[in-house]
Amino acid sequence: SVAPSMPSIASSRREHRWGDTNPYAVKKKLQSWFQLPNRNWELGRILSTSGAESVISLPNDKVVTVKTEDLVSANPDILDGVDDLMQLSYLNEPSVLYNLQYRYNQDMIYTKAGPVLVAVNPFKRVSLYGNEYIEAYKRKAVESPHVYAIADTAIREMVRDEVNQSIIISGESGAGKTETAKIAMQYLAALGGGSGIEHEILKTNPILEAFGNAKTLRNDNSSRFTDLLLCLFPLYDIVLLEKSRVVQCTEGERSYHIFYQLCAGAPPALREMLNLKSADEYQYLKQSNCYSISGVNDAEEFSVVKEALDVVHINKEDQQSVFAMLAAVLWLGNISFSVIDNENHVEPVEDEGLFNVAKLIGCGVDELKLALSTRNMRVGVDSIVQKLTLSQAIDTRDALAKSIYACLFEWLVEQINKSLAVGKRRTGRSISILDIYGFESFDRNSFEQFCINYANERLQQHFNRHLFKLEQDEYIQDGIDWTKVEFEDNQDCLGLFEKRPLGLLSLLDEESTFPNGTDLTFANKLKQHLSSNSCFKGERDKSFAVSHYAGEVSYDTTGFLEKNRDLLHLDSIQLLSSCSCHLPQIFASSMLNRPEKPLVGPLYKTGGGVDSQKLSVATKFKSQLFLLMKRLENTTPHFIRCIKPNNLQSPGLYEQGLVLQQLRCCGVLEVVRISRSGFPTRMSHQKFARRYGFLLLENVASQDPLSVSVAILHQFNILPEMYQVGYTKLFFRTGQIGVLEDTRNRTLHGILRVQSCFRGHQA
Ligand code: AOV
Ligand code: MG
Repeated sequence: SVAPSMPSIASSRREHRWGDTNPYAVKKKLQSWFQLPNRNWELGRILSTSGAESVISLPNDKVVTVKTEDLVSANPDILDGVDDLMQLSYLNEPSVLYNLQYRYNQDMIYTKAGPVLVAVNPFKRVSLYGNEYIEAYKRKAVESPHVYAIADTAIREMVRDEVNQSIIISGESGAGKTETAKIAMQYLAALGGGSGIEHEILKTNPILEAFGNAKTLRNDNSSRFTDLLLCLFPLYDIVLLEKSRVVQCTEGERSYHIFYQLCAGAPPALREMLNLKSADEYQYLKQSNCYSISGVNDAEEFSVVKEALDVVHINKEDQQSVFAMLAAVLWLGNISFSVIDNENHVEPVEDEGLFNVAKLIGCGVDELKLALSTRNMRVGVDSIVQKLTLSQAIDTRDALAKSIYACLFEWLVEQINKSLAVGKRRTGRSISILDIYGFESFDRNSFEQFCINYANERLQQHFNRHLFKLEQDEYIQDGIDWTKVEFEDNQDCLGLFEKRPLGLLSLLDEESTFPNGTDLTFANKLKQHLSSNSCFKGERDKSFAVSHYAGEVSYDTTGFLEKNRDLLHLDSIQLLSSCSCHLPQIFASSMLNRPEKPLVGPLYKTGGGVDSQKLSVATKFKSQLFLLMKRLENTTPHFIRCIKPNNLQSPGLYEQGLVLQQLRCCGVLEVVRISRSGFPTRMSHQKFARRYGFLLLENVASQDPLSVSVAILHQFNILPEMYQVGYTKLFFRTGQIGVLEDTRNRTLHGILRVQSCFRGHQA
């Protein structure tokens, strides 16, 4: 049974009662929801009803007359705070909201919605984790919904069905995906007995967080890369890093954590070696006017990261080079330019910025100056040197900073994967945990949001397909009774992105290849070709809007082409490959010697006359996304939906409207509706007969699987409305298979005990 120290996950919910101030107190008397003008739901007591109108009293004793049809049924008290929304008698939005809030107020942040786990972000430490809980879930001593329970199911199904599993975590930015992924890893690590690969993966986590996360307006620790963790099969798959953050970030946000950690935590010797200053002396960090995160000590975090680098066997020398590259990036941002002729051509100013960069990356000051102020162009067989204007020079400088950082990140991921793979079997089944950056909608949305939201749109389709389409298709294919349930399909929006030649991605690539293409010509082309698509809306100037499954987002195309082209000029590449810094291997492995593999999509030629051929960022992103989805398709998915109860990242605040919007856009109600009316458990006749046949009292060895199956159903008195027999499979309502499994396990245990007794006697 449950240890007494863990009352908050005990499934009994009766102890807690609301005080008198509780807006729902009236519920005992009458059961109807009414929506206030501010769109929040309140419980009202119906005083009288006459035809179309009802008189209700609200908790504040106000009496109002409302349309009867506007009232929504509330559930009886006995159902307050049920574990699984499927248990609600009335399944409607206010009841679901209320149920989640009721639990949330008692720190029960997890609730099942049929097969999906809903996790409401507590924004504070809740005592639901740790060894005691892990043990309890392992022994199945607790049944409350939990990430641990999901991880446990994944392990069991992996073993039972011999199929790879995935835990797919989704939700808006700041909803708690990354935390949830770590909690799932914790469980897998604990089951690995402390020596497993999962433990090592957890230990490497600080590195990826330091280099791949940043403070955004939505989340103090926002992941800026997609991350597919494959446990039991050690590999981080990292799809795309938000590079632009290195050189540019919005007021109130931060660049990657590691920069601030380095500035705050580097010991004196390292400081001196890198000529390190404090964060507010670097332009790249200065521009957003935000240096610290409340409750976070960057200096301490720096030691944590260093320890993690030790764990993955990055030696001290390489660590120092990593820090040197980071310092080089910071110093690059401080390089300024001065005009040298009357054609506005510029040259870098010879100051400490320039000298430090040259020293840190190990090249001559003159070489660096040249690379930042000129461009080698090939015209036919001739090569000519073009001088750069101020904006071109700044772009070149920033491109260099971005690619140094991106290479560093890739190199680190490679080292982590290598260290995880050492001496490990790479066979066997795996459980993948996907933590993708959440849907984002800011006041101003750029290329990064465009990619992130597109990825989320794909993920949403995966979710829909599994929970709705495949579910229903399977019923229909197997010929069982089934009344169709409608669900939101996001195919139109995906089409808007992916259609060729007239989709957002194709048009972006096309415009990126035109030397004269600008963000404005791109925006105009979109408006010209896509206005008939119902998910697209042209907006003023360079903007357009997309109706995503999670809401409408307005994108500003400023910088789209530049970010999509992601040019790094040959001169910079040559500079990096010739420099004597300790990590040319970084650059070597990441970009120089590796020709871009022609994946899908058009080959893309840069506009500036440099004949380097490479894929656009959007195309690369899309094909990596497809690979990811393909991998997920071959797994049994387990879904966790993270919900953010308020935008202030503050505990105890539950904003109904915000929660409702997230519940709607991830289709929680539909999932519950389907699961309730559906048959979530299924097994082929053969498997069922094999698994439970030996429990039959009569001998059935000669019979076909279907007959054996039916005999089992009869013997165990499974009620006819609790199952359906399909052409190839048996379908069960929730919970039915549990009885059979229990009997099977008890019987098997009995047999084993008898056998071992018997052996004991013989010995
Ligand atoms: P995200 O991964 O969904 O956003 P995080 O996992 O980083 O969001 O969560 C944001 C913050 O919420 C964390 O830093 C914690 O303070 C808090 N939090 C989340 N889950 C829990 C929990 N179970 N217990 C306590 N605190 C929690 V983004 O990466 O921005 O999409 O790109
Ligand atoms: Mg995250």
